[in-house]
Amino acid sequence: MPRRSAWRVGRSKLILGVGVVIAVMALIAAACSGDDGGGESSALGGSAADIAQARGLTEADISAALKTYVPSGQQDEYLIFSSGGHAGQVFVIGVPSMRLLKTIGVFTPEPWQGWGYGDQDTMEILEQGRVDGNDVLWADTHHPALSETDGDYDGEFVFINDKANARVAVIDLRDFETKQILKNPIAINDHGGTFVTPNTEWVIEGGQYATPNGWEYAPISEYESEYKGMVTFWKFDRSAGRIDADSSFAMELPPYWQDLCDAGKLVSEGWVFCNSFNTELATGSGDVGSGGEAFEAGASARDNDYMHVINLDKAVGVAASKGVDINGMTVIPLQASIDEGLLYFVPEPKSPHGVDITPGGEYMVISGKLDPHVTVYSFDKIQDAIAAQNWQPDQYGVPVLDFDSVLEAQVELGLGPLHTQFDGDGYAYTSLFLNSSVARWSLGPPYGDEWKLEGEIPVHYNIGHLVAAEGDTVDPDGRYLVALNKWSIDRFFPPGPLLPQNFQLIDITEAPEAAPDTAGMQLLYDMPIGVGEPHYAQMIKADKVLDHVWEVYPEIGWDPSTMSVDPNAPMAGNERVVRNGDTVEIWMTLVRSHYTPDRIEVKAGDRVIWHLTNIDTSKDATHGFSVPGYNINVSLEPGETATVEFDATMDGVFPFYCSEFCSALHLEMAGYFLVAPE
Ligand code: RUQ
Ligand code: CUA
Repeated sequence: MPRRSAWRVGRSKLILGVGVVIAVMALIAAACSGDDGGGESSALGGSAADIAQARGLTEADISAALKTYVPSGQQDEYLIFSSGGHAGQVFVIGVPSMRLLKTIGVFTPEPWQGWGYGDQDTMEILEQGRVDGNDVLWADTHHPALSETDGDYDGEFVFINDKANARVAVIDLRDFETKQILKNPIAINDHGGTFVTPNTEWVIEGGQYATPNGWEYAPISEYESEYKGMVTFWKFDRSAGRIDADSSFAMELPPYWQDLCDAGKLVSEGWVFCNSFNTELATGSGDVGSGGEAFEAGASARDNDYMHVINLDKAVGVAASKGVDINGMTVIPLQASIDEGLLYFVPEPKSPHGVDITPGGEYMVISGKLDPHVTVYSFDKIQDAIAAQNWQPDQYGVPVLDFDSVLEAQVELGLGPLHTQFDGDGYAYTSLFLNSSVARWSLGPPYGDEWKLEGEIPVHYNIGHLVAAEGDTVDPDGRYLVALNKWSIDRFFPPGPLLPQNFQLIDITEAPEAAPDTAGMQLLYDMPIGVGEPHYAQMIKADKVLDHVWEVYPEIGWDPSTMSVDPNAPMAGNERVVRNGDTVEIWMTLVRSHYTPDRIEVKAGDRVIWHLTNIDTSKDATHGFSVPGYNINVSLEPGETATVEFDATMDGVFPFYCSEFCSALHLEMAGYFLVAPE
């Protein structure tokens, strides 16, 4: 794929048309020479040059502004699907404008979308995420994965994991709504998810802090024998738009703390690679004063941990023949994985974190948090070492391949390397947490001539993940990179001691020589994130999602949970209220600007089943349905139907109203819910 120069010329033109370039140069010349062009010098008035001068904008500021500004009414070229961190949600952000387009309710109730506030379908999806019957209404979302076809994002689905509780969710990009949440029945926390195989047959969820299966109690003194690591492969049924839990399976792993994973692609398709740490089997410092070693030291003592190399294609068959049932999940026992040749280890330096597969699938790039290098392994060499049985068993009997025999290259980048992304020009980008920078480095053959560091650009500050346009696919776009920084320190107004995280947009269009100080990269924009701590994000061409997305539901009476018309949906003309014993069932329609019917009277203690359909079909004609005191707020998007069920436990008068400003008579879109005392 050595196509550097051809791509670059094409791309520069895309970002800055020739006419724009000339205009900008004139502008910059005027700004920098102090020539105000005869206009008034004011931050808010005068010519563009005047404004630039009055605001003290540098040439770099002006070029950054021109590259990020998306004129009113125009749309962004890319979308970022970002984890919402502790918010338990997924953020949708436009690139290059960095405008927030939506927060998709996933694991946490989200009132604007009526997610978890009375709409039965949303309540049921949130209930799927219960842990042993307990509601868990927050999540630590980490890694979104866009669905892929032939290794390329197809814009149809997004998956996301909850590290805190070992859950996985499915979001359909036709309506940007969460359709399913799965609680992993064998693990209580995860990290190496979600990642998808090149045709999205499997959604990968790797474990993290080992526990006994099903997080049952076992004393920590039995750590080596009773605690287990795991990786779960969730089978995705694309036509159903759901994960099929019954066809999914897991592999039992040693109680090393599995970390991030990635799926092989092209030459390595059918294989999966996961990192681990705490191969020391540290169990913490124990009782205060006992002199034991804290996890921080105990779990980072060895020079090497193990990359897990997993033959997924083969594991599918072994799961069927040798899998055992644990809490309803089919699990391949560790010994079966060893006997069948499903699992190999590769030593990886110093507390590894990210594992990222090159676009062609040839190499696995590992970052050791405490090693200044990235370590690159060759898939071919791994296969050769497996064939030659060039291994030593670890303490659980898993074959550990010889490090030197599978190593392709090591490149010294700087301190604290974490995650790597790729462009289409043969460069890789690695986040350096301790350096607070992004390193740009060249890949060796077949991408370029030599494995070598090109340079770095500072980011602000303490970067975790980074995302490049289509950067996890077989065909990355380059162009834009976003640094997902953990700390912002002095970048923004300090809204109290809890500071926002900071997304920084970086232009990676130019060659390293164009700006040697930053290896050709230019910082364009800071976007503070004041909700949760995002970890990872993926960036897709907006057109691909536009091909699938609905702006109104296809038919009136649409049920988003079944993605079909609900035969029981209220329709214009059949609105009614039916009492059946202590149950009152209501069929109500919503249209600008009224509810039909708009007065409902029940008795205290009645069961209320309230069906609603928004019969408006114009774009964006969303109506709300909020009932005070009862914690009810439903969002009914054009065509949508929903059902709310509750017991009328409180008597009184409850004016319900439309919580979306939908028309000039929106305030009049209201009704009375009267609950007579018994
Ligand atoms: S992880 S940076 Cu899930 Cu690296 Cu957070
Ligand atoms: Cu409908 Cu406001």
